[in-house]
Amino acid sequence: MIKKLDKPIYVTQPDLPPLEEFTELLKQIWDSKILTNNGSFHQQFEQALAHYLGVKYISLFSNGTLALITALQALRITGEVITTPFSFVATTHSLWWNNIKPVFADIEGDFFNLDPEKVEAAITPKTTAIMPVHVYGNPCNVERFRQIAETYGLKLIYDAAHAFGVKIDGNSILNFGDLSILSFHATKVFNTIEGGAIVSPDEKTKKRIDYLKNFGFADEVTVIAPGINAKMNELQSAYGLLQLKYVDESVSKRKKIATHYREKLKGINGISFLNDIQGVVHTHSYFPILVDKGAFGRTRDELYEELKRHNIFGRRYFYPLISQFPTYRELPSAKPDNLINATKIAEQVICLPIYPDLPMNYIEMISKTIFLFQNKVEMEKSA
Ligand code: T4K
Repeated sequence: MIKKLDKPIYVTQPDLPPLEEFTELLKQIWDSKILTNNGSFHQQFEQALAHYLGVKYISLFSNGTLALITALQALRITGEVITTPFSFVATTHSLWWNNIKPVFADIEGDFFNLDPEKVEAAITPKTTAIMPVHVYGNPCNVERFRQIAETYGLKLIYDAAHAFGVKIDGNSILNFGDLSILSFHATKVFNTIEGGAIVSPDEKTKKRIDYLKNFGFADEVTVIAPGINAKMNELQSAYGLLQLKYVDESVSKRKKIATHYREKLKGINGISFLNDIQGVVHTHSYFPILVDKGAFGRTRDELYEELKRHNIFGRRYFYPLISQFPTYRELPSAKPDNLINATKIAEQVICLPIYPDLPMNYIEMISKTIFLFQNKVEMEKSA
């Protein structure tokens, strides 16, 4: 019997920099009275971040959703874009806000990323771009997507909201495709409270993106396009600059947690999880498990509720599928029989709590709660 925890454990908890260090930076902002509009912290953070991530050009944003919306504007995407239903709603909403028709294609069953072969099969004369997501930070098949985009003359925009710091064969995952978008929301591996960024391959594209996030201003009197206000302010930039000092430590704690979960969960009938991929530097933004009802004896939702009874608040990211929301469910591509893997995974997944300050004995306790729930089923069966 496992005791219910005194305090709830949530799927995540944000990393915060030491308050004294942040206060020092706040004093500088108070002195300068520059609060936003490409101030000194914005410039320093942008440079430091590009260096840290191993990318050439990066533009800071006030959040990941506005970065996605602006990326589509910057590349002048119209018509139809093929994307995944297995993501956070913001991925598809960014298309909708640009008057672009989303076309959903199915995911592959190994890492739950958009399946390149399903994407190729869904291309029509109206398709202009592909928008895959590196779900849970696991890299998409970037080489195959590059080939498809090149063959059909399509743009490739990666939603890399979960992929901060992820590398593939020593190269940042953000260096693939025409643009990659990051989110620095409080719930992410690296946060600036709210925040985001676009990684561009060249200076010209970065410049256009920087204009677009600042109403379209190229200089005091020139507006090159109907831009938006999506700038990151000085407080967030200073906070981000500080966070960079601590992010490696925080990722290594996440790695230990993921390893510990895998040790504790292996051998529980009906529970599976994702393993690391050779050649990939993972940053462990989420720890998804799949519940196979047949082998586990209970459904994913029954386990989800059992965990909640123990004060453990995992999340069913990404259930329901985006294609099931009212805005999208009438689209022909939203039909469940077009999205067989996505429908199955969305019914089976729970993301367990993972964050740097999660104590190791909590991982044992969470795993034991899952184990005992399964054991109860076995005992009921044999009684
Ligand atoms: N693309 C993808 C693939 C994304 O996953 C996201 C965002 C985006 C684009 C858009 O990026 P942003 O515009 O958000 O930058 C959360 C986040 O709000 C969202 O950023 C994230 N994806 C999504 C996967 O998860 P919720 O509604 O699940 O968050 P919430 O508030 O329920 O938080 C989860 C738990 O975290 C809470 O139970 C407690 C804890 N928490 C949360 C916050 C906000 C804290 O301890 N402190 C906090 O300040 O959406």
